[in-house]
Amino acid sequence: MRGHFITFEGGEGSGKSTHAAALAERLQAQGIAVVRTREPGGSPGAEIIRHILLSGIAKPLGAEAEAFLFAAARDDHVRNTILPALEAGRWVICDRFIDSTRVYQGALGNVEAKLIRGLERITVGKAAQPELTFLLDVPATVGLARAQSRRGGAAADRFESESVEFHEKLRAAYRALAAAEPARIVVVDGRAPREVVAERIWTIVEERLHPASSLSIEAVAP
Ligand code: Z5A
Repeated sequence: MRGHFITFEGGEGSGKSTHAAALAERLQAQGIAVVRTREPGGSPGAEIIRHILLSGIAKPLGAEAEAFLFAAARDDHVRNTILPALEAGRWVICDRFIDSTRVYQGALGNVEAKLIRGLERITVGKAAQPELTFLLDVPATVGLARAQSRRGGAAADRFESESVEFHEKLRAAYRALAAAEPARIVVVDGRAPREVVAERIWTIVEERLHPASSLSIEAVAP
C-alpha cells in the first residue's frame, strides 16, 4: 500500500519542525514507517542547493532565479526521497513544500503564478502532491521572536532577515492559500502551547488518514 504524504507550512518560527517531529514520533510509536524530510533539501543534491539559497548568494539574481533553484532542489528531492518512500509504503512528513514556493517566490517575490505552477507540474506532477498540509499560523512577531531566541547569537539567514512587514504579508498569503484549498490545507493556531497544537494535529491525521489502517499485519501482531 502506498504511504501518505503530509506537509507542514507556515512562517518563520511557527513550529513546523517541532510538530513535524512530534507527528513522526507519534506515528512511529504506532508502528508506522515514517520518513521525515524538509525543503529546501531532503536529498544530497537538494541539500547543496539549500546551502546556496539560504546563504543569500542567489538573492541578487532575483526571485525568478531563486524559484528555479527551489524547483531544481525539489526535483531531486521528489525523485530521490519522497517518491521512493511513498512507493515503499512509508509515510512522508515534509517541513515546507510547494506552498512555500507559492508564497515566498509567488506572492511575495512577484514571480508569475503561471511560472510557479509550471515548475510545480514538472517537479511534483500528480504523483507527489501532498494529501494533507498543516498551516501553522502565528503572528509574524511571535514567530520571529521564537526563531531569534532559538538562534541565540547566530546570524539570521536570507529569509529570516526580511522585515516584519514581509513576514506579515507572508502570513496573509498563506491564509489565502488555505482559504482556496480547504480540503488539503488545515490552519492550526500555532500560538497555543505545544501539546495543544500537537493534539489538534493528531486528531486531524486520525480523522483524515486513519493511521491504524496503515499498519501491516506483521506490525500489529503480538
Ligand atoms: N523557502 C522558499 O522561499 N521557497 C521554497 O520553496 C521553500 C523554502 C521550500 C527555509 O528556512 C527558508 O526557505 C524559509 C522559506 C524559504 N525561510 N524562512 N524564513 P529554514 O528551513 O531554515 O527555516 P524555516 O522553515 O523558516 O523554519 P524555522 O525557522 O526552523 O521555523 P519552524 O520550523 O517553523 O519552527 P520550530 O523550529 O519548530 O520552532 C521555533 C522555536 O519555537 C523553537 O525554539 C521551538 O521550540 C519553539 N516553539 C515551537 N512551537 C512552540 C509553541 N507552540 N509554543 C512556544 N514555543 C514553540
